[in-house]
Amino acid sequence: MAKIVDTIVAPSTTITTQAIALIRISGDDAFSIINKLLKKEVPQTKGIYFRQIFDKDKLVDEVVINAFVNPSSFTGENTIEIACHGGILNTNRIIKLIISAGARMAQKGEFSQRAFLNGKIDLIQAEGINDLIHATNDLALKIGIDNMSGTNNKAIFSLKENLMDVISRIQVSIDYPDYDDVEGSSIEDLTKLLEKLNDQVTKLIVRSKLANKSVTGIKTAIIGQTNVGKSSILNALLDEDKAIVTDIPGTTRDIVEGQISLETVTLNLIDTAGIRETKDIVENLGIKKSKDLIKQADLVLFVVNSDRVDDHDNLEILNELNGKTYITIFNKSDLLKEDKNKLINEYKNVVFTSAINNDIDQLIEKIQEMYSNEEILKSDELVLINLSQIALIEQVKEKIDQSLNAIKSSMPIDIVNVDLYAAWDFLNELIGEQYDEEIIDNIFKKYCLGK
Ligand SMILES: Nc1nc2c(ncn2[C@@H]2O[C@H](COP(=O)(O)OP(=O)(O)OP(=O)(O)O)[C@@H](O)[C@H]2O)c(=O)[nH]1
Ligand SMILES: [Mg+2]
Repeated sequence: MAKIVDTIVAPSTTITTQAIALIRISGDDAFSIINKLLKKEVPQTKGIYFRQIFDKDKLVDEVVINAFVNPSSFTGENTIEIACHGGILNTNRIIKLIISAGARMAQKGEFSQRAFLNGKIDLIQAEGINDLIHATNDLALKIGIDNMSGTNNKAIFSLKENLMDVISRIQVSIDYPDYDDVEGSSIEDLTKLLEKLNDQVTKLIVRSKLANKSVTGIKTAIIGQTNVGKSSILNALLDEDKAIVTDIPGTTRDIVEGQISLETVTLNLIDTAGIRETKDIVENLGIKKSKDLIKQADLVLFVVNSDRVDDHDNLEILNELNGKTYITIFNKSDLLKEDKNKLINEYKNVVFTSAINNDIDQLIEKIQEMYSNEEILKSDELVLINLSQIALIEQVKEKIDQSLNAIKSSMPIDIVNVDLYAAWDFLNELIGEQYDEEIIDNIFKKYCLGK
């Protein structure tokens, strides 16, 4: 980790041709460094100042300076934000001048890292900032802003409180074995408390995994017979000619991938080789991949040739979809003459599309409906979306499970507490009250420069 005594500088906006660029300086020497470049100094007082920046006696730019005094700033340090004129040369020149006046170029995420190390934000808030910046759909945006603001973190504090309550009760019975009638400390009482705790953690895990999928991408396989329009649907969804489309059955032989973000869900789409009986070795390898993907996918878009609904291959695919989440797409609806409703039969979640005409509205609506994530969007419960956070909360659950097993199989009570102390440590790691420097460095490296 970079030494926190340094004063750091970085552009907080991309260096490009634009109206205004923002440069941020943070550290003990922020004021003395900027004042070296000004004829009229900025006082060490919170405020907004219009100033001219000079390189020796040469005017460089006219800027607006936003000054924050330690500890009342994002990083908790003296901070200067300079809104200068945008432009590659101008922004770079001002940054160079600040470096020659004594600042060091910041690393990615170093401002947020300092905010964390100076106790201004906890680790869930820090991750929230990054999630907000990188959000690709409304769900990620909501979770990012909720976690950044810290409003939902009370869930973790409540978990910690409940866990410490059990730990203390057990500790009292270990330290004072004669007082075995302390209220709420019987094995039944402790088991009940642990089960409640387990329930709290399990719900957090379920919500978080659901949100993680919807944010990082639902694995979505486009499956069906040859020539039904699978690749055309992929292209229509992506609004791009990504996969080759021809009227020759067996056009797609290997998978083609793409990603789309709808309002509340992101899909990782995989177009596959059409399933049919064939002697072609290469095509058969592709078909095997398609069948494997049915098993691996979170969602299958099953594309059906409307005039061959009842044929053997379709029914075989339908069989493989047993127990899976899938949408049946009757494509080529522009060619349909018969009553659409007659076709539906045993197919679930039916939509009609005409990929050739880019008419896929019903499909989009159905996906949105299935992944509206309404519960998460409307609730104010904590949701974690990063896998590393989810892994930590799963470790908390594992330890609580172990303690529950121990207490239920009448193991000595101090063994139960060993697991609970371990759960306590994982919870602290989650909010960053306990941390490994290398892990913290890695977390903040994912951030943007200047954030
Ligand atoms: N009329 C009509 N033709 C379509 C529609 N969608 C696709 N097609 C045509 O159907 C043919 C096959 O389309 P593809 O998208 O290549 O079908 P596929 O399922 O990917 O086929 P394979 O890769 O061979 O398995 C092409 O000629 C498309 O132009 C549609 O909605 N209506
Ligand atoms: Mg294809």
